[in-house]
Amino acid sequence: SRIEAIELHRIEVPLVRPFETSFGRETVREVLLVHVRTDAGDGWGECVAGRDPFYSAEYVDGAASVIERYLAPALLAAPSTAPPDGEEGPGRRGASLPLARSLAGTLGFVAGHRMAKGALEAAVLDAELRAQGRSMGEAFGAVREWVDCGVSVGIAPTLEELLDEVTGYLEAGYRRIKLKIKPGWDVVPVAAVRELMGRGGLLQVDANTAYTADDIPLLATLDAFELLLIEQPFAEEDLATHARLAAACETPVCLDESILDAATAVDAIERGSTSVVNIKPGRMGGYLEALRVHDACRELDVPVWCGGMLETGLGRAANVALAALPGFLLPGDTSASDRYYADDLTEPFVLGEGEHRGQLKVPDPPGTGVTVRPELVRDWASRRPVQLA
Ligand code: OSB
Ligand code: MG
Repeated sequence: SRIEAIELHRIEVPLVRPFETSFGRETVREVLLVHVRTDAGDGWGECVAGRDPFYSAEYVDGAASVIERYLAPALLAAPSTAPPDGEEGPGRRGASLPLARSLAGTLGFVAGHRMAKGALEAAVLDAELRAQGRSMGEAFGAVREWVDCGVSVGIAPTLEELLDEVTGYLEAGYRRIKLKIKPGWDVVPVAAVRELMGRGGLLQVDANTAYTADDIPLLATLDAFELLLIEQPFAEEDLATHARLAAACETPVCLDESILDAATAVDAIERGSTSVVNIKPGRMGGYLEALRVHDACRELDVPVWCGGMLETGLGRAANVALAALPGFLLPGDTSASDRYYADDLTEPFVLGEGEHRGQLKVPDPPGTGVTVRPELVRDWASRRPVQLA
């Protein structure tokens, strides 16, 4: 099978409340959507790149440009792949996804740009699975029908507002709270939220690279709050300082930005820089690499959890399917649609009730299992669509 056409859509979706991190404040998410048409049907993918190159070197204009100039032309020129061989045994997961699996080779001539490549792969996976009538959960190897959800809470203007926001999420049923921290917004808000949640409530922090080695003693004082983990305190390239912190504190250190693929995950684990891994498929170039990271971590007995990038329902659907794999042992940043958006791009994700309080259901239908609402793609467009064929 082969890709016949690729369409890029740019939309702007307002967030229900500003999201502030150590690297900036967002009120709107600018999203690049990829719509691919193959000879077997079509599929949609969401790019996780942000408006600005602050979380990562990648950003949405750059992703759109590299797809338009390099990646899409290569895919459109690639030879047709052989049909699935139907042998999906253990260790051969993905054998029946020849088109999606061919992308890494076809796109390997472009260095980096994992978020752009990941968006293309997501769209191709959706198309290929829809054509086969299989869901992402089934193809990835999901072992549960519902996944535990946490929520990532931005830096707030005041402590009082932070506590109100966290209280709302706890009342909604979220099973874990993650606080964004930065120098000057760390020990005090963490202490206040620990007090609010009581001992045993699942709490973790994410610094998005805002600290330096000089802050190791300060970060070690967070041990007092029995956090699940501390996420990415230092620079993306700086595995050594993460290993020094891990040796100096009890709280597990978790890497996000530093984990680019399965090889960097294994390297970071072996160096003692991380003992928990945040898996974000978009950052790793796609779901197929994310599966390899999951498998490699599982082999090393390192728990993983599913991160998020404020995805719409489209990206969320695939993340929820991934989070149903056996190595995902901590609640993810896979929150319900209404934590982000008043109106979602797809049918909304809603937290379950009763025994499924604080969980999201893994979609069953083929592909992502959700439907992109075409009128919203049109109404929310911030640029003209780009047609590549
Ligand atoms: O570091 O995990 C992060 C959002 C955008 C960029 C980076 C991060 C985040 C989040 C939000 O923490 C996770 C989510 O709810 O999607
Ligand atoms: Mg993070």
